[in-house]
Amino acid sequence: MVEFGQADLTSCDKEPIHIPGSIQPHGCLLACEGDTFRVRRVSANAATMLGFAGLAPGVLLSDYLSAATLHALRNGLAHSLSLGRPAYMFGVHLAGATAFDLSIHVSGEDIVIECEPEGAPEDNSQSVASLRMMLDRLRNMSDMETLFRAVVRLMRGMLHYDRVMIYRFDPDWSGKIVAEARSSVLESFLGQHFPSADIPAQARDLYQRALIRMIGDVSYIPVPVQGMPGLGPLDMSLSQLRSVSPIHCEYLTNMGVGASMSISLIVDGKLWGMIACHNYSPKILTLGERTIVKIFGEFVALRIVVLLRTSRLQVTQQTHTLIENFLREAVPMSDMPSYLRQHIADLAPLIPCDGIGLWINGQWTTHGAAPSAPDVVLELVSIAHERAGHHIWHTDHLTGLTPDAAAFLPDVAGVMIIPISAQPKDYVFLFRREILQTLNWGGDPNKTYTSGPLGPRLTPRTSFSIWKEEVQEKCLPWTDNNLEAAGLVRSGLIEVMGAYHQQQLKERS
Ligand code: BLA
Repeated sequence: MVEFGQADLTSCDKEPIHIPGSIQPHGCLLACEGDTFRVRRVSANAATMLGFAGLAPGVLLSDYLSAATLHALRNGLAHSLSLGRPAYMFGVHLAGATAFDLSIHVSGEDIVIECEPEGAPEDNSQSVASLRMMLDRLRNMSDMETLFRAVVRLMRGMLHYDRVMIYRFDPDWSGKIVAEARSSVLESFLGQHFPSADIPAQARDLYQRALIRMIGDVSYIPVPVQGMPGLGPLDMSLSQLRSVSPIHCEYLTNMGVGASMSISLIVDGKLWGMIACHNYSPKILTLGERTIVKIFGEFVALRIVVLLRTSRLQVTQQTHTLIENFLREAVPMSDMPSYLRQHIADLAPLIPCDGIGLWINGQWTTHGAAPSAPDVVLELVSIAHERAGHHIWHTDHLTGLTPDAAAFLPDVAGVMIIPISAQPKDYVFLFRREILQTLNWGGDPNKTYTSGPLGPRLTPRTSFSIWKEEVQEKCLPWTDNNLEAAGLVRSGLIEVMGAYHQQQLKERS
């Protein structure tokens, strides 16, 4: 098993980043028993930060806190249990004059209390006012690109990070920077793609559960969390202060980044993307500011849901109209196959593709980018019989199917197969070309990155090259909207082809 901090480039998806055994130093952590508030674990900086002399595993927190404070903590705990996530308490005086912002939640047997120095109350009210304004600005954005541009600009305007990006995941968990606001001295990452390894699966799982991740200073010295003898590791999945994988710190350091903060965008219950912020010097947001930013992220995710739903509806309506027009002209035709062959180009606007092939009654007709060599066409038809049958079938990686499938390239890299006869026999093939034909690193070619102990792999430019290798011979993935449209095309064409076949039978009898 890989231990935290021991992962290398081949094992970073195995690193147990939820049990680092240490925290970042901008706060301190206590973990207690539920009933007695006996301290089970404590971060090495807690006694000093809180002013609790002798604070150590085994002591009772009630020896340090007033009955009123303990009562407030119990309320916080009850609140967290009912929410199923950490509850926040702002400006709590634990002892003495210093006030702290607290995050409290349950992890296994532990009540985890994380304390960070209180943010200035006027900052919080300023942030609330900014939030109000930002939400209002986003309310009427009617397309994704405009929404994304506004989000990164507003976030940068409010928080003053040097760079704010929206990182959108593809179905294979690679990602693309789809919007960026940055200081003018920085090179741009807009439009760049990165492999799934850059945000490994276990990190994505955590970001799905804890919606904000702040790294205040990438060169921090981790503060160990000491526990009572015999305790297993503390699961810090929901902790604010969780220590960071050294691999990720190395990645950020190589880029020259001093601090980062990311907000998860959850769409339909899945991690859709992240708003990722970089600062080139250390930067810590208070718990209050992070709470505001998290609400903003949740609102952005809801706007994305609305726009996705709207676009799905539009696709359905447009496809309906196009297919209806197509069929209206087709229905009176007695020779449906000839009609379809002549009008094959009219199918192109229905689903974005680079070419179309039509296989009807054993005859092949094409439009745009499509294979024409007879053996390749027969191979495609046999793929259709074997894989599609009665259903729509698609791949973004034709050459991954059979060893001799290289014949498909360079014409096409992916296909969607739509059966158009009641018995699997006739098909529409929609083709897409390889993605790579147009994509290249768009950043500053003169920019060099530093390199840490794990070498040059951990830089955006190398990541981009690795992504390019990974997507060789692949086309853009077929989306849910494409599938929806294909379903409509299929039912429309099956209907007219069915009518044609019946007519044929009648004429023959
Ligand atoms: C986490 N990786 C992350 C995060 C981002 C990225 C946004 C979230 C944490 C944060 O906000 O800093 C990825 N950041 C990017 C990318 C760009 C960017 C792609 O700015 C592009 C411009 N990272 C690697 C490799 C590994 C890796 C090769 O690049 C492993 C082999 C690991 N990334 C890694 C880990 C985390 C992470 C372990 C989790 C960090 C944590 O929350 O503890």
